[in-house]
Amino acid sequence: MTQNPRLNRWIEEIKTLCEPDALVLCDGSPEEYNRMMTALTDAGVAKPLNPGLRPNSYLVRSDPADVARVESRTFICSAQEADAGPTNHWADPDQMRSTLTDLFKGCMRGRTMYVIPFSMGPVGSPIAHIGVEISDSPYVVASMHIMTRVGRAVLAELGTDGAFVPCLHSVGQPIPDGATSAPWPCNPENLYVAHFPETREIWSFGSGYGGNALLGKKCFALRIASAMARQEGWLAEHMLILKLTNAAGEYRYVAGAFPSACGKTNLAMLVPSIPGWTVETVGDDICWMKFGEDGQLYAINPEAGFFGVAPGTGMDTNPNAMAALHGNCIFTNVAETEDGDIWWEGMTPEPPARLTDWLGNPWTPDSGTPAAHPNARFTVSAAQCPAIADEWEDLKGVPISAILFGGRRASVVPLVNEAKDWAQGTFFGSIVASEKTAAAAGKIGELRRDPMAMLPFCGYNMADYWQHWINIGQTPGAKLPKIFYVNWFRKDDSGGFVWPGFGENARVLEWVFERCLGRAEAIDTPIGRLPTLTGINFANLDLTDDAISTLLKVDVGGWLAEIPLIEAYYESFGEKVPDALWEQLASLKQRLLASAEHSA
Ligand code: TSX
Ligand code: MN
Repeated sequence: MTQNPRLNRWIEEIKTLCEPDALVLCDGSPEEYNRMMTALTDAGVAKPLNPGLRPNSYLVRSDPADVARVESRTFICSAQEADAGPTNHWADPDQMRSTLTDLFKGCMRGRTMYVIPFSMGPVGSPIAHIGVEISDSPYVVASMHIMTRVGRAVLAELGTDGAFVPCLHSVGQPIPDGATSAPWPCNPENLYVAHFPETREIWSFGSGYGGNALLGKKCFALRIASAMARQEGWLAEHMLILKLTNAAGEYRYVAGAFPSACGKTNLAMLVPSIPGWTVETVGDDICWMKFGEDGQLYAINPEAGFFGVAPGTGMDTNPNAMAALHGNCIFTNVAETEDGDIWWEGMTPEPPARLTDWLGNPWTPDSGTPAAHPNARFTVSAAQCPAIADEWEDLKGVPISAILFGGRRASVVPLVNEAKDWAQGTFFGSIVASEKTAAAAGKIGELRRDPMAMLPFCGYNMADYWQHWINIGQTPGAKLPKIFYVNWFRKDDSGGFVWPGFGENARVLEWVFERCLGRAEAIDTPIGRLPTLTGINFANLDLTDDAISTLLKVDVGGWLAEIPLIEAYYESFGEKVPDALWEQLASLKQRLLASAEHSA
């Protein structure tokens, strides 16, 4: 069937196990895409949108029980439980294999089994890797066309003996003889998203949605790839990649990891407020970095599209995303307008008077329920983004000068803080946290740690992952990026955001850029290197002196209060936490205590 004997054996094995009615080897062509969308339309799950308003685009409504990733059913199946670590669900690989083999038996009866050869990263890039997804979902086939590179070129690159990650997926609902398929088949009672990092395999059963089913993204490009990267000395990260160019035409590449609800896609497509500066997008979600001959980390975006959260995306927050969505899109679980277009909360300042909601029910602004599901998604080719960087598909990747870590913090964490070296930067990444929005103004919300924004996506023990980061910093000859901790979400005593955010974040990026070129000043503080009061251009922002000092303050008391929380957090990982991180914590505490004493 293909030139690759290992792939052929696997296809035969899965065909025998799953008993599909038909088998299709996907070629990635536009005709194939159209066949999938026609099949989905005929099945009543996809609806073509008004071609005059949103050409070649579809609205898909999933089963209401299948709308998001399911972390409680996501497993890391390593031989040793300790290798999954306390933040992952672990299952014994043999046991999981046997459970899944039973579930997959005959699970594709009445359906077509699609074999989807895909490349994560530009085909032929030394930073890219190949996967093959077997799926019984035409929605998965169409989505993989947009989100990855699919087809013949991938098989050619794979050749006779190339390596690939087998990714097996079924919606888990065979069609009984003579019956027709449910519009959105799924099997939530028997859902499994299982990863085998030691043998580099993925098995997913029971869901057709997003990260559970498009196995190239979170499952491969983060969970399996993070385990590969550890073995092979590179980094697979939950990061955007952007190109920042100043008014003189100098440019640098920046990667950034942010937990959910921090506006990562918005930052990746930023429209800078500084005249003459531009931000161009290389990627909005995942970043693979390998060392080049020159010792720099070169990054690719392993994806070919954006699978973005729709609600909150509008002309005010992300005009580049809105422009990208002009056509050729799949929208899942958004609302539908009366003229056959789409809508979601935050798309326009005022909602339309009448809509059909994501469940297919009539909706008005008085309905009291969201019109779009909060996890509604757009699927669009990255090439359609007006801000996409010319070099986004460069085989050699782009050299990363700076890495940003950010969280949603109402207090304590300043607007920007530069690590003095890689180990301190790794420490910053390990303590990334977001506050659950506190009900009362000024009240400090409960902290939810999300180290490197990888909590649900690290395919092995998080503490081993931190050690891998420390080790990367000790690579001989490495010319490492500078690391920064940023926080757009600082609040004042009355509960309002101090920093305007969005396009004004360019002012912070400017400081980061100038630090990378050795041209901006910083002051050494107990918590890291901060801009001087005039180091960041705050002109024409109407920020009071109070606001500026809040943004750039070293909150010694706040940090001291956080030390025991970080200690307890590290302790929850046991013995594997790198000594280097304990040393970072101890020296931070020492500097804070010295500073408190000095000012007392
Ligand atoms: O995406 C955001 N970014 C990054 C933009 C490049 N959001 C949205 C977060 C939810 C996904 C932000 N929200 C940002 C931000 O920088 N900052 C804030 C907080 C904020 C919200 C509204 C205002 C200001 C700050 N409004 C006015 O000042 C009028
Ligand atoms: Mn993500």
